[in-house]
Amino acid sequence: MLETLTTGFKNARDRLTGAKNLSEGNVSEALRNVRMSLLEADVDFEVVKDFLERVKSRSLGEKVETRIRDSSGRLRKVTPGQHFIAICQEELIDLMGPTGAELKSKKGVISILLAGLQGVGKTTVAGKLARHLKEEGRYPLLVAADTYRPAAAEQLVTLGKSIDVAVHVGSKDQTPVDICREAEERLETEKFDSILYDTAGRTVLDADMMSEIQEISTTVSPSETLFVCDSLMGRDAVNVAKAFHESLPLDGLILTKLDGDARGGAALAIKSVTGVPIKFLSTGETLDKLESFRPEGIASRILGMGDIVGLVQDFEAVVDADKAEQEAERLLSGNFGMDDLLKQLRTIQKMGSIKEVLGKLPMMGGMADQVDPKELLKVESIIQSMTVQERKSPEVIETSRANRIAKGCGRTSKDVTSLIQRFNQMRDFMSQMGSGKGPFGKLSGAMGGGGSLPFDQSLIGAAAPKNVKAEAKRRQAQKRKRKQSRKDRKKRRKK
Ligand SMILES: Nc1nc2c(ncn2[C@@H]2O[C@H](COP(=O)(O)OP(=O)(O)O)[C@@H](O)[C@H]2O)c(=O)[nH]1
Ligand SMILES: [Mg+2]
Repeated sequence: MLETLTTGFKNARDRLTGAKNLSEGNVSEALRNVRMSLLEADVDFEVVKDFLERVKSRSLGEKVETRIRDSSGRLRKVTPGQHFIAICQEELIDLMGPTGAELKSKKGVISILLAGLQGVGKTTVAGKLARHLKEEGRYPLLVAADTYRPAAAEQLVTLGKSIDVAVHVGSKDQTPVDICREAEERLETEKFDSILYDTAGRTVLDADMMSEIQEISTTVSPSETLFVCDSLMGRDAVNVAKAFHESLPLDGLILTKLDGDARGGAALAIKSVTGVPIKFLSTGETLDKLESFRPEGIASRILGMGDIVGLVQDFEAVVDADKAEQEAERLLSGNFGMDDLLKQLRTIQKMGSIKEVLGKLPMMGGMADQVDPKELLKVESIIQSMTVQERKSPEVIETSRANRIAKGCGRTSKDVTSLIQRFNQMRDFMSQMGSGKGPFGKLSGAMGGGGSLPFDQSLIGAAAPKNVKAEAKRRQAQKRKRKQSRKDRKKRRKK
């Protein structure tokens, strides 16, 4: 994702390594790398020009602080190269922002009209948003308003089934406007509190199709008109969105297929060219691959610094924070077996592909290709062929047991012993961290106590991510609230 841009900024940073200050000469040279990658990423030309000018004037105009105070209060040294990257980070956030705000509602009802070209991912997004709303404790209805493509309604019905969300399908002789009107009437009678209209693909060049969606819009008067764009279309996606906004005013944009987008031109320029904010990103075909748009997350990923907040969000989606804390304490006391390892591997797998997870870790982005998901499967199969006792206390596994385990999972006994060795090292490492002794003693304090991150925050200067622990707490509270409102809603519906 966005590799082209990451390479450009990395080259720029490399050029400034060892520089004593930021000068006209070295800044221009670094910006040449940035410029090349922005153009290669298919970013709108005017946007590129503007961005470079701003970064340049700030780089040369600002006094370079050689020391900054990080979030834990410590003074850290900052190099001119880091200062330059911090400016780029702020300007990128400015360019792509604001953060995708919450979906608006009208009289408590969130109603979303989705529009866009054919094949950009509207129907998939409809399913993803329905799933998202359901997780927020809402009760959504999907509306199949694409009567042009055969099987369009079936596609939505299948998606709806998979997430247990009702889908409104009209009859053959109904127009999309009729279907939407009828669906809207179900809100009142069936107590839905959100509704998503999935429409047919259309371009502004087709006058009939445009007047149809304008009619749908006046009929159901949505609280959000969202335009779905395929990020792979680069600059064309930006132009299409701009033209559409002139015919039917948009509240927000959703960029899809970002998982396959090495260039990122649309993500970077679309807000600035259209004036319409990005609300969500779609990063895969399955319904869980929807992210609320956070410009700082994308900026960090572009700058090769990972996206810690995004990682925490992914992690929270699959893990209960209170339980995780208890677990962490137990693990740090060195009290764990192979089953715990297996559980953690599965958590990682649930979070998404290893490549994706690593892409969000600072400094690990570049390593993503080196991790082999097959290796994980191997470890899993070995642990699964151990007995309960062996999993709990792997030290009982001698040669004959290792041979038996190897046979059971179709691996060599060397695979088995090497896993046990690594496991033992890990257990020692964890208990050292937990006890505060040994070389890692300090680490446990830093991670648990101050909420600071175990990486060089000075890299991101003033634009450091928010305190991750506080963010985690806030999300946890939000999650509890959602759970409660889900319960309340269920009760009300039963009455
Ligand atoms: N890789 C990837 N594929 C996607 C994404 N969103 C949609 N697709 C795929 O794009 C194709 C078209 O999607 P669809 O929702 O039917 O588009 P629509 O014509 O706009 O309704 C389908 O094969 C989807 O699985 C995404 O974020 N990433
Ligand atoms: Mg569709």
